[in-house]
Amino acid sequence: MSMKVISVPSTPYAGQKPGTSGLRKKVTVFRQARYLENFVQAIFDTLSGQQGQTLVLGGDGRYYNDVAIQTILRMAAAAGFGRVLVGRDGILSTPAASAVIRKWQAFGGIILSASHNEGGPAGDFGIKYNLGNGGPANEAFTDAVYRRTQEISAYYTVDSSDIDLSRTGEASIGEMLVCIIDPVADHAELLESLFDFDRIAGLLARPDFRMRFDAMHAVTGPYAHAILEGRLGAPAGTVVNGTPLPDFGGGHPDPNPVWAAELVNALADSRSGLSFGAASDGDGDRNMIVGRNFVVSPSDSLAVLAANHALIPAYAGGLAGVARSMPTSCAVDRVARELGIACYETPTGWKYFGSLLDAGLATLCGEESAGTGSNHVREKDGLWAVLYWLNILAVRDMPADVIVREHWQRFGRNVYSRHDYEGIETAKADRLMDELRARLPQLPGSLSNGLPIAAADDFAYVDPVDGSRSERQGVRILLEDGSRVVFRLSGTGTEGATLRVYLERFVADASQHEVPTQEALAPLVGLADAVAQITVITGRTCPDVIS
Ligand code: G16
Repeated sequence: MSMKVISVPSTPYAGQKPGTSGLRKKVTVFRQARYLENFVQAIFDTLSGQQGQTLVLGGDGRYYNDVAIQTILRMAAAAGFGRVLVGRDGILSTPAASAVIRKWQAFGGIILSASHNEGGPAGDFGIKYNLGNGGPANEAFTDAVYRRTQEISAYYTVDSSDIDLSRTGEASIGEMLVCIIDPVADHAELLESLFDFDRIAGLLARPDFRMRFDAMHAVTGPYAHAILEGRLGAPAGTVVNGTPLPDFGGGHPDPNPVWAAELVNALADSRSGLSFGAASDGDGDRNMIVGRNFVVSPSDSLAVLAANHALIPAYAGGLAGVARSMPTSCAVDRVARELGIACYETPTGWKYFGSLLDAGLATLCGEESAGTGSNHVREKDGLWAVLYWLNILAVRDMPADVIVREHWQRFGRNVYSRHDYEGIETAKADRLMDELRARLPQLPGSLSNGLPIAAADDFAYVDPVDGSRSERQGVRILLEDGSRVVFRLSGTGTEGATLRVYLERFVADASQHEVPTQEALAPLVGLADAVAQITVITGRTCPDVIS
């Protein structure tokens, strides 16, 4: 039955510019009349050829997810999609959405998530569009969507009641089929095809190995329950905080030592009997790996995964190449050099890995912001990283911290930390970056905080596949000894600006590997403040979050 498309007059909202990963705003902003509709219409207006095609739809279950899904279903019907695959209860983790898009050869997908940002009525909401390859739309597309939001004069919908999404099955809106799918099955099946599940199950069954996975009340809960406790037979209770809540239990679903302190503390307490810990974020694409009294830095994790690829069934045949975002430490570069494969350096944002993966230039990708993934999907994948680690632990039969320490001995240690200054007034943050950029030409050859600067620039990237150029992707200060300090403003926050300062120092001497990270990086912290005038301009004397 065809339905009458209703045109609802609208006017543009300012500021609907997608950031590092889609449009993220406060729920209160998204709840304004026509706000969500304008953005969705801008996406649909930017597409062409979607008539009769399949759209994938789901989100991390945060507050407003349920309302937004129903709105988007009606608008998808009006836009002429033939079929929407929607996760039961509106749930699809970001990597699962990518897996579903690829498996069912969908036209694209809409993912509702603000990732690790807080949820609830006063928290954040977000929306992004993924292309048919399963990956986040590129900058050309998101720029076009933004331009469209600025000229929008109507959105299109149909008059139909809400669909019951609580059970798998089929429904329809006019001629558009709505398939409510199990959000876990396709992703779990894909992950099982990559790793040695028998071996991992053997590890999880050992009395001397106890694992905890903290789903942080976010979307990974159902996935972790089904894969770790279901398919792999880990004891019940291995997964904690495993039921997705619209407000994530009031916490930040961000797997780092600050927001996942409970997990880190449990692994530091020998009475817990735990040998391995892991966590994932709001939408299931980030990961944290914790050994006994040892948090693996995301940059190190990427390097360890690359160095151990031969142990993993899916990657044993070799890696085509690896890729990391520019601020991510150079630890993986050293592994790539030894393997004789290419290492690509991209701007921050998973979207930049897509073309490398599609072209078969890279197999593994990773970022300092707790994201790692491979060519199995086109998003970073939290559970994938956890399973990869478990597979390594099962084969090498040694604890995670020993694996990392051995890695440092072999390759040297890229000591690394990120300092975040959150909620800075936007004008001050912009001034800091502008003045820093203006100072760049004078820096090479000078001393700052007693350290000789070799080079300084603003990172620009040319995609090796399609030649597209991305400018102003972060200021880099390179020291003569190979240390780096990188400055950029976050593109995922919703309040004021967040200044990220990335600090890295290479330490070859194994006797220095156990020097505490912040101590080893202290001279670079002084340099960062001197060069960027952080305290003078922002009034801040220390970062809000150190990871
Ligand atoms: C997103 C992007 C990542 C990026 C991270 C931090 O992750 O997908 O590529 O590294 O944000 O970005 P920024 O430094 O601009 O805040 P997620 O997990 O939030 O989707």
